Amino acid sequence: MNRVITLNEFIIEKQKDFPYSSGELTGLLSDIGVAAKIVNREVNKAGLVNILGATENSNIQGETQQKLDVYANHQFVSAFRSGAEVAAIASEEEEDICVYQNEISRDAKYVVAFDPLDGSSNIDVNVSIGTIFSIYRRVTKGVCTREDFLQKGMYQVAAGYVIYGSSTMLVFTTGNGVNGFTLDPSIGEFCLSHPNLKTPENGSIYSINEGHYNDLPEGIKQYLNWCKESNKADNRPYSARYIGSMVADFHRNLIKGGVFIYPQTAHSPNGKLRLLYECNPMAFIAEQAGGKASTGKQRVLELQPTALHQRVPIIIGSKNMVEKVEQMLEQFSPVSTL
Ligand code: AHM
Ligand code: MG
Repeated sequence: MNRVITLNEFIIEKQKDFPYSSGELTGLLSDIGVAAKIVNREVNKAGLVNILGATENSNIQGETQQKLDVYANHQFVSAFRSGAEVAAIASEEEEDICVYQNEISRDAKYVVAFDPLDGSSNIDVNVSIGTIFSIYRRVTKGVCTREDFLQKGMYQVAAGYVIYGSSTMLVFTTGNGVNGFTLDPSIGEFCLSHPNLKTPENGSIYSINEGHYNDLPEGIKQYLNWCKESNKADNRPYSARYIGSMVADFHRNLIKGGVFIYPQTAHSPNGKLRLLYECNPMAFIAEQAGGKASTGKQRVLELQPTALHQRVPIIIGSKNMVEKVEQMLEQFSPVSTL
């Protein structure tokens, strides 16, 4: 039987390969693992403890916050505050950045942008949800500012997600490939289950909210019609799979091969998903696994962020599939018509 490698063993072993390897990133990833286990415990017993359902509050996006969103946000904020590695955080659930002023954190090197519980509309219906995180080295001196977060995705030091699904997994990259860990509930440890994950260059799954069909750019409509045509050579018609939790849709496509699309629509000219804590971390993972992430016009990781909660269109997944969507957009939706 193969020896089990736990998350902590893995990150200590790989520490020398981490960017700026000085131990802080190791500590930070370990803190994320602990917070993920605590959130996982609550997600799994949610129905039992009456924690399900919406709170009275709305978050900055005007969406009703689910109780578990608030709980997950609190767990990750506390984990980052109590470690000595994070100087400030930006969360989907907080309007502005939160700067840690205590003695151990204020001189820390890293900032973290995260979505504590993505896909929260699926909480009440037992469908997979996730946590997404993006780690940068701060660029300012003194008290952290938004500038520390408004860095291009290509400067991420590490990024990852936790999927609370039929099993719970932590998948992350430090810029040296992608590794996936599955939580073994019997020992309470994340164990290396998907070393050096690579995504297929081609796939036969497309994931999009097709309810927006009438509002989509012409190039995306044409792509969807193309996916449905029969062509044995490239396995068409493709299968449509859409969970409505980006983490779950992305994770399935990462493993099986596929493309996830959340484009601009007539009603949401910038799409729905947030650049800093949804698109950039997923784009970093996709590229590190051999896939691709594009806005339709440019590489996601090269976008210069201008706001913490900025939204961008995204086409992400298997390289050849993303390129096909880009071609169709270029052909049928020239930039002036987008
Ligand atoms: P959330 O962060 O409020 O949960 O919203 C993000 C989620 C993604 O997980 C998912 O891909 C998308 O919203 C689904 O949106 P839609 O319901 O418009 O298809
Ligand atoms: Mg989200």
